[in-house]
Amino acid sequence: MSGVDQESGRLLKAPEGFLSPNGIREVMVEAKHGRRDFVRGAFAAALTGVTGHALARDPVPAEGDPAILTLPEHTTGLGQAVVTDGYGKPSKYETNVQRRQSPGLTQTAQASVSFAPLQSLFGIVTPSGLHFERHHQGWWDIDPSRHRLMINGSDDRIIRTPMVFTMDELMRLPSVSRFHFIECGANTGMEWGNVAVPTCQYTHGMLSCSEFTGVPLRLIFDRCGVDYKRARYVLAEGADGSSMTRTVPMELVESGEVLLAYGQNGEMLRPEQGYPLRLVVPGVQGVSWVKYLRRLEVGDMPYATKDEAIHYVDLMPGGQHRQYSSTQECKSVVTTPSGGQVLLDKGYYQISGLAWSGRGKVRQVDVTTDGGRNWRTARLQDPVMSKCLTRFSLDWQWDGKPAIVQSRAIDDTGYVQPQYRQLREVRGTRSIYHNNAIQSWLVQESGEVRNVQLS
Ligand SMILES: Nc1nc2c(c(=O)[nH]1)N[C@H]1C(S)=C(S)[C@@H](COP(=O)(O)O)O[C@H]1N2
Ligand SMILES: [Mo]
Repeated sequence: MSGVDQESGRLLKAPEGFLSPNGIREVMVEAKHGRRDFVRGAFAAALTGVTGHALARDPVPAEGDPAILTLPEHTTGLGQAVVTDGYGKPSKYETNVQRRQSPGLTQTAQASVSFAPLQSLFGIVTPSGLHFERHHQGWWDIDPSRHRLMINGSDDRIIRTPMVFTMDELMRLPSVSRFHFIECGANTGMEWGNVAVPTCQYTHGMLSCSEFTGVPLRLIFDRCGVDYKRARYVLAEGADGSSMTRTVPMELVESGEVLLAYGQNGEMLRPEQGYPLRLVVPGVQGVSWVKYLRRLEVGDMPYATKDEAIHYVDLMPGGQHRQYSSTQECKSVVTTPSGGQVLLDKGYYQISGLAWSGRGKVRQVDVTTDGGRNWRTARLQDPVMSKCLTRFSLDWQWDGKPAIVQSRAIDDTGYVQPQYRQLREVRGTRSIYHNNAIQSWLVQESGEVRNVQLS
């Protein structure tokens, strides 16, 4: 349960502080329409709610902490019996690590979003139960034995043998497992005009990364006798009622990257993620990763569906719309320290964050703690994979003075993640989608971290 009234966004009780990666005290913050007051409110609550000590300090010598001399019950007593409910859950001490909805962001809970708690995660894989969700018409738990996938086209010159597959038939075919990020095109979309939301969960949490398992779509298209010279586009359709359809260029299928995925992080997809079958389109915005996939049509031109003509278009400064801008450009975000967290003391911190590019691998990430005057190159943690999240880190001694922390990613095409000023010069301030600007977090003297934008 979150400590926030979902309707009003009001804090119902003092949020409990808890330890996040790198020993920074985490504060549960929720925002209604992204007001800064919540950061302040939560900060005050965090100070009163602090129970531990030495949580964010440099380690103390062993004799410094008498707690080590007391033998707790778990050292002397008998532990719990083997779990019988068959599917493990996180520790009860981790209940603050939740995906969250932004109160007031959407009118219904069906056509809605939940954000992944990036500030609480390690490494690059998003636990399946914390994967962000974007549904246009609610989620379903579809019976896989009744699910079908149809592959068709307008005539037999474009596709020789249209086919219908059962899940059993698909799952018998040769499969691959690959790590990829999925990012909603609207991720960070609230920040175009100004600072809108307090935490990186809300600024960047429509982003997740999994190991997906499935059949390369090219293999199925080969079996159906698709004529790749004519069939240059694919229309993907889901089995939910949202009529959400997107055109996928055939080059992506021919490259072997597009998957008909049924597996996620070693098990079947979660219902929220499209069980039993979804399209995985590496590097492309989330909307093309059609869930509950029931039909693929091949054709010789883009389909210009409503989700291509009116939605997922970029309003440019001149008033015109940019269409089919589907690739997620290179982007990064520092997840610790990030908005809503509190640094309890000066001293050593590991700055850590995520970088990704829809065009390939992340080549380099630079980090600044002085708002961009000086940049240092961060460590990239292996493995660095194409169209996948990359974890970066950097050592930092915080001197207790205000600091502005930013990260700037460069991908292997040489593309450099832009500053807000540079992005707005080209794209204006009234867009929704495809905001990949450099994020700034202000560490205040009090230790409170907040979302800021530099002009
Ligand atoms: N069938 C179906 N597929 C869908 C959607 C949907 O509402 N219905 N939403 C799309 C959008 S906009 C995004 S960002 C991703 C979100 O995937 P996730 O819920 O697994 O995070 O799914 C896409 N595929
Ligand atoms: Mo999306």
